[in-house]
Amino acid sequence: MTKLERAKEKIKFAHPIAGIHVRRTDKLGEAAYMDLERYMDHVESWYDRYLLQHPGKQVIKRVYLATDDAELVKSANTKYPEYKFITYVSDHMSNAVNRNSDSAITGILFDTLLLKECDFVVVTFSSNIGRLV
Ligand SMILES: Nc1nc2c(ncn2[C@@H]2O[C@H](COP(=O)(O)OP(=O)(O)OP(=O)(O)O)[C@@H](O)[C@H]2O)c(=O)[nH]1
Ligand SMILES: [Mg+2]
Repeated sequence: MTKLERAKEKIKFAHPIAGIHVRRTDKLGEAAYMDLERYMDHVESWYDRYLLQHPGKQVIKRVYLATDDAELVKSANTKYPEYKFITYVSDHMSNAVNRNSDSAITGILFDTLLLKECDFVVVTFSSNIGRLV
């Protein structure tokens, strides 16, 4: 089993799942700020359509949240209790100092690879990570 597969098991990555890439920290000086709501509006529409296409199905509304802002993870859970946010949490989020550490590099790598596996994604093209996904 690969490291990525083990991580997926641990965080309970499963389908259906929508993914969002919310870039904060240093990006705030480079590009327009996008509220979490802007992303979640698209996610809500996608799940509305998904539920129409799968009538009667019990669906856990999973959202893979990829971000460099640890605070956002907490506020997302509070603001959207009907969604199950899944994150590959690295302790080095939000901490530009540690961005070159092994665990930070793994964090950005896994976030990118897991966003790619989502059934639907919302990203901004103002981040290279979003563009890559
Ligand atoms: N864990 C995590 N970190 C992220 C994510 N997106 C961005 N980052 C962090 O932000 C850094 C972006 O690095 P940069 O050197 O600015 O790369 P860039 O190509 O300019 O990418 P952008 O700034 O996003 O356009 C990454 O190295 C990560 O530390 C994410 O989804 N998850
Ligand atoms: Mg950058």
